[in-house]
Amino acid sequence: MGISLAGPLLAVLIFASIGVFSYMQFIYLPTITAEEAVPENIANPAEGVTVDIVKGAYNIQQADSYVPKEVTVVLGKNNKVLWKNIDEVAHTVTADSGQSGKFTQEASRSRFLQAGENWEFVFTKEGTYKYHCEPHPWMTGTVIVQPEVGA
Ligand SMILES: [Cu+2]
Repeated sequence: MGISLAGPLLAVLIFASIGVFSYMQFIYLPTITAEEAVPENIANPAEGVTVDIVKGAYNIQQADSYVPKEVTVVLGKNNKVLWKNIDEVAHTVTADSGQSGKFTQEASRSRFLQAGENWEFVFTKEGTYKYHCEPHPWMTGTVIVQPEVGA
């Protein structure tokens, strides 16, 4: 009796959860969208910077992995970073834990760049963003985003 009820009960709970989640999305989505509205010059900066994931980056003995290891960009000027994997193996650009925001969501564990692949991210908020490679955690990098000049 207990077992035969478990299936239907679980189904009811799952549907109830989905219902609540959909409802909350409906309520909160407009607020989130409004907060993330960014000025055109920041959403589409004229310039950007490139970080190469160099050959042999996977090698723990090699000093260079993300080159340059630290980049500084300015909102509205060059707040766009392009990572180019020119190594022969796959790497990730994964945000370090303890950070929040869009970069953390986008630069995730599943953000694998195969050999020869690129990934671009537009930073829209000032701050210091630290990241690493998921399979090779000794590979680390930093993006410093500075406020808009004159803002
Ligand atoms: Cu790697």
